[in-house]
Amino acid sequence: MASSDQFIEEQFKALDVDGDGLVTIDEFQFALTAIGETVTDEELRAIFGDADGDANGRITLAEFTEAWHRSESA
Ligand SMILES: [Ca+2]
Ligand SMILES: [Ca+2]
Repeated sequence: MASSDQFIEEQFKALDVDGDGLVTIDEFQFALTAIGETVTDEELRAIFGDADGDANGRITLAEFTEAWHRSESA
């Protein structure tokens, strides 16, 4: 069953530490470190870049939601 948009939004807000509605690569790295994930810079950029649809270095809720649905349907 696909995740609801509300659930995805909650995950997004958990990543968006400063609450500006955008997730930067620093926030993303911080979140991964917080849950005990150790990723290399290369892996981090690959995961982040996959979600950052317009490649401007910031993930919006819309981009995050789209990436989430994409990974679920893969
Ligand atoms: Ca932010
Ligand atoms: Ca973006």
